[in-house]
Amino acid sequence: MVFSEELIKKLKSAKTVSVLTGAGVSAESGVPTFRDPGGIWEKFRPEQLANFEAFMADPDFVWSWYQHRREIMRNVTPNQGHYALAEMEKIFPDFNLITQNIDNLHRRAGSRKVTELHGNIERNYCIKCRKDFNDIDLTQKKVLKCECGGLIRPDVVWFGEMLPYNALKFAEECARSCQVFFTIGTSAEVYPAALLPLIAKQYDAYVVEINTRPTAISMDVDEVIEGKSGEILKELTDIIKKELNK
Ligand code: BJW
Ligand code: ZN
Repeated sequence: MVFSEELIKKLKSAKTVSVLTGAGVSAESGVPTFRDPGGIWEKFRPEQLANFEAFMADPDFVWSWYQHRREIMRNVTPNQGHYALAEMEKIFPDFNLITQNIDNLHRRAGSRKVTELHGNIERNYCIKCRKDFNDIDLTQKKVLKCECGGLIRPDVVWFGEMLPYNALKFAEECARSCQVFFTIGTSAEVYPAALLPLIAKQYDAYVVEINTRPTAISMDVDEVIEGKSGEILKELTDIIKKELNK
């Protein structure tokens, strides 16, 4: 793979680099994406299941869906893309990884500074008293109840719900202040996360998209690198390390 001279030049001098990741980054680990054809989301659209009304209408069903996905996510391992991003954190003085993913794979690959915009599937909480329930038995297919009687739900952000305030504010600041911004493996169809690359562009960052196919924002970024993020990130990190003697 040949990377543009412009990108290598920008990265050689960059102090502040921000990255937004989406489901495509975990695809090479075996975690299904939301909007690619042939995935588990073809039967139930994210908008149908990932919302509070769906949970209240049939809590056992939505809970068992999350247990199923939790099982998939626990049984996969990070791929070379996750590891490359963990390495980048060590290369750039100010490197911020913002993810829409709930699968924990960035942390499992060694990334320390991870901002999660849509929560984390490993955590759960009671909808009535907000008590945390984080060690959940995967065989438990019916929704659990708290001592207070409230239903326990996954600590993820569903449609119509606010993103965690501090995480979103920090992500916006990262978009405004970086010199290079990568948007990787996301269709950029879900807001407000999809605005981050556009904010970065507005604030003069060099915005690079890595994706297997064009997205809603491909026309708005400075550079599109088409292909699998695992392969591309590994190669790119190797080049940066060589160029910067790291
Ligand atoms: C590869 C690859 C490989 C494959 N290598 N690439 C402004 C305008 C319009 C609407 C709204 C708006 N503001 C808010 C909204 C409403 C709504 C929204 O955005 N709707 C859109 C659908 C239009 N947003 C919200 O409700 C958000 N809340 C909010 O805004 O609160 C304020 C508010 C409240 C009430 C009213 C108004 C405002 C919350 C959004 C929550 C999203 N939650 C989910 C589920 C999380 C839990 C769970 O997993 O179950 O988050 S939905 C789902 O989509 C998940 C993801 O994080 C998110 C993004 O998906 P992502 O990661 O981009 O995945 P895909 O599948 O779409 O794309 C994968 C990409 O990878 C593809 O491009 C592939 O090509 C690529 N790929 N393999 C590289 N190997
Ligand atoms: Zn409770």
